[in-house]
Amino acid sequence: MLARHNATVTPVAKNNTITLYDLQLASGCTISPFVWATKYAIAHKGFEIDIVPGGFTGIMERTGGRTERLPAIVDDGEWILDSWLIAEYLDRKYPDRPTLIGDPGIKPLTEFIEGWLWQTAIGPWFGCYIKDYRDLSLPCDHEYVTTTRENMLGGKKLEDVVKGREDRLPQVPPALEPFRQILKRHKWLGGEAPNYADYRALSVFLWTASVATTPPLTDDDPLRDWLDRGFDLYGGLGRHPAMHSLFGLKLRPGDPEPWSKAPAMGGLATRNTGPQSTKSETDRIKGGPTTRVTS
Ligand SMILES: N[C@@H](CCC(=O)N[C@@H](CS)C(=O)NCC(=O)O)C(=O)O
Repeated sequence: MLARHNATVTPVAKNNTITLYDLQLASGCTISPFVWATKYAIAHKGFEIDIVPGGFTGIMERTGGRTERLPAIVDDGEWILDSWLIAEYLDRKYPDRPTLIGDPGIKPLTEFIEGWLWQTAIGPWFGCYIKDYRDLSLPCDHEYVTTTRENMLGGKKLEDVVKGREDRLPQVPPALEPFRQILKRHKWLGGEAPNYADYRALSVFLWTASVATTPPLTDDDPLRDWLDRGFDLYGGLGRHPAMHSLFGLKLRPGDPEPWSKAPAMGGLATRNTGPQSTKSETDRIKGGPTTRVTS
């Protein structure tokens, strides 16, 4: 029998499984947004995930001294660190499986969306939920999480940082409007199907759902459609039983409108297909009906 020439055979992870070093709360729920994005990346490529559980304490010991940060994966004996490097590795090593970052332009745009979401949402929510984050972590992690997160927050006590969160939480949903508008017009950031941009953006909300003992978004937030579909992907990958609902924020008199009820208008939201398509906007900005419109 002829030996099969295997130069073009795509490698397959052993038993179709990739090992993932998780960063978990006491409930076993993933806490790190970077690990969340990696879980979705592995599932998107069609692999099973073999989870190595654990919290903040002992990452170096668990990984044989290879890393202080998670995620890390092991694919058929090969270690890969860092969520972005993992996604790029998976696309490079398994080009025949669904692509995570199909075009070079996706990476900078995703980094922009994620950076904006971290500034707009994770930043304020960190200051609202950081005590829950510590309290929900493994008991052996409490002291480490308290010390390191208080240092991150300039030495303030976690109890003091979260004070007044009921006033700050209602300020976040209106700031998410540009993101909401995109997802009203597109099923996924990836278009017809989710890609790595969706997973990086979802990871912000997955992190939040893992710690939000009081909800950050109103019941009727239009983001709910994309969030629910995203959490349900891959057999409900984002539905750990210990996660909290993102919805149910109750507004008080004087709180800002959480999302825009007005129809999308203006040059960003509409397509110019000729004068008829811009007529009502022209009427409004000119202060009266225009007469120039032909057909
Ligand atoms: N650039 C890294 C960042 C990973 C990272 O910072 N992970 C955090 C969790 S969100 C961590 O492992 N923290 C351990 C600690 O705080 O001791 C990646 O994208 O994977």
